[in-house]
Amino acid sequence: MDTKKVAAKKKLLKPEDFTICEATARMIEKGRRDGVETSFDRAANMKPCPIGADSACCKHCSMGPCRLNAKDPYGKVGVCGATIDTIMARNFGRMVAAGAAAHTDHGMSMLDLFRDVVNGKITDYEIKDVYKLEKVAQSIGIETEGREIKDIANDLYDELERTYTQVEGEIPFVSRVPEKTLETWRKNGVVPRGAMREVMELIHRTHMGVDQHYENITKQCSRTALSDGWGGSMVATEISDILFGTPSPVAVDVNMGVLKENYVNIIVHGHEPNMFESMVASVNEPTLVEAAKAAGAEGINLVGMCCSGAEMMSRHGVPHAGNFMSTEAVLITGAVDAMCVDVQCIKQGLVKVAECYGTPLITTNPRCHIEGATHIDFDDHNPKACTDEVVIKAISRFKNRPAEIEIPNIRNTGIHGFSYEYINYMLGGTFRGSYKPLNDNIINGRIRGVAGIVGCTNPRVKHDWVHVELVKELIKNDVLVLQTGCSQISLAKAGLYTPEAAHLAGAGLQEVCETVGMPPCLGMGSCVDNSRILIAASEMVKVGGLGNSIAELPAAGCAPEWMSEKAISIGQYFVASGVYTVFGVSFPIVEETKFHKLLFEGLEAQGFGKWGFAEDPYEIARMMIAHIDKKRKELGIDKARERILIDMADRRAMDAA
Ligand code: SF4
Ligand code: MSK
Repeated sequence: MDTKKVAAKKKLLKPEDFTICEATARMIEKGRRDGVETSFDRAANMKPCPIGADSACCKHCSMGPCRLNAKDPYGKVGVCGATIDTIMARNFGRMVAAGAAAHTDHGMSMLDLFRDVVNGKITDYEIKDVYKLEKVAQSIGIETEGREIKDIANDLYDELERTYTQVEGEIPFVSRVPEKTLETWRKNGVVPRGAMREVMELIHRTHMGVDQHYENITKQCSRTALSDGWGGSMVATEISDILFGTPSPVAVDVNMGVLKENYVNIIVHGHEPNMFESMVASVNEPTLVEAAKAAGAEGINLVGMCCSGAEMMSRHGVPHAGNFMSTEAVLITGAVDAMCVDVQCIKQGLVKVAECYGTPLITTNPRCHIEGATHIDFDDHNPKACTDEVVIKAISRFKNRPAEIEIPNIRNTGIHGFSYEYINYMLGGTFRGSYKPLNDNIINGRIRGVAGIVGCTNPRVKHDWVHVELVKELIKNDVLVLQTGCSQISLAKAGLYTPEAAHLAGAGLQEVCETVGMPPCLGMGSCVDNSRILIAASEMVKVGGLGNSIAELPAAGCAPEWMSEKAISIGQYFVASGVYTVFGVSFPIVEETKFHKLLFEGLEAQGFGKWGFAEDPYEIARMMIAHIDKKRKELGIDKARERILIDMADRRAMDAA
């Protein structure tokens, strides 16, 4: 590609205009010199369709596609008579269905793997966390006392399978939902059945000529999203912990500087941890390490990206090269000897970039082939057949690397791996693990509230910037931040995952961070691990003092740079669980319509949370803090309690109580 011609024809923004990630910016510049285009360039040259952005069009049948007018939303209806509210609710519903299907299919794959590990058909993996196995089993009423691990595991499989297949009745993890939140769900008829049923019903209801009442469609959106958050996603997280280990804090390097010039560099990018786990075994295989050395390398360097990268970073301290919007840029370094992907958030554009640098791009999951990429099928029953072959391909590419490689020498070390369980231990210790100290610090006002800042990065906004500014603003105002997914990587690159970053927090949060020795934001893993935030929220309710439902907590959520349908499903399950959830970038809806009013106000009146939207990070922070303050006031804890110094006698009296 002739760079000058590209520049002449297309609008080329300066990289620093669309990303604050220095490594990504440098690679975009190098890419332009090399004649390589990325999604940043394509976004700058392709305006979003304004009708689609408002969700004011429908192509559900061949009488259309029908376009309505967002400026006069009730001036026109579709050929079938569908109103703007029906059209928007159906489009929204299909996003929820797709997002929920992605997470639940991932969760079901983990459960399939678990079943075959337990029954001995798969021997390359094992149950690593027996303690967690027992805890999860107990949480859904399975007897564990004096029983064989295998028997408990078999019962757990049978129970959790219902998360997907259950035709009638409530799914198992509903037992973890605070009673009052569950009452709201029951009253509104949104307690989820199995995810297969919910997704199927939502797709059916959004078909031409079926559900044409936006309120009724929204109910099924909630029910389907809840089958993801408290169902498919939660199973994915819990089973992955049982099989591969529950995360606990670990120091990890993040950013493109984790690539090593003299090593065979292999990147794994995607969402399911099983292939990545097998890759860890392959890169440590002595014969392959020897082969890499024979090829002139010092060894093999395994690095993660995106969400499976976030999981492996949290569980095993595997270094992480960057989030979704850096996946093309990292290939431009020329230093990647193989990129191996599985499912979700894999840009098709990677094929061309990989081709330019002679990097093998390898798809591994039968659900995800990409035209132009090499496919090596990954089979849990013989996982190393695939991952060994990837390593061999990477070694061969190392031998034929392009002369010029450029690795931005930027690494940000931080502490990751704050699972729900570790937070419990960190705050309360081994014998008194509890969320009570967190609740106490919220009640006494040191911590103002809790925010879940999650989700993707998106070239329609300045990459990483919205995440970073928002989180800085929140911690400055004493809001403790829990994170997952690509957002966690944005903040890690900004240096906020060190205990020293506590100096950016307000005085109260700073004091708590310094006492416990924790960073002001806590990374909980991948986007499927948002279920950890739900469990933490439930625990805060159960511990007491902050109301009886999740909706009463001084808490809020946000995906400030979201892009995927999974994010919409996540947003809807947080809203349906009671959380005020603000999205940035854009929101697929026409304002001043009945559907808009329902999502942004009406759901809260029904006892759920509600949606919010703003592009500006400071405005988002203001909205979230205002909500947290409103909840504090409703709980009667709006005036920080006077701090009383207690002596040993007081402490003994408290312990006795
Ligand atoms: Fe148009 Fe109705 Fe068909 Fe949608 S379902 S394309 S609104 S006619
Ligand atoms: S990978 S869904 S860009 S968080 Fe989970 Fe990142 Fe969003 Fe994909």
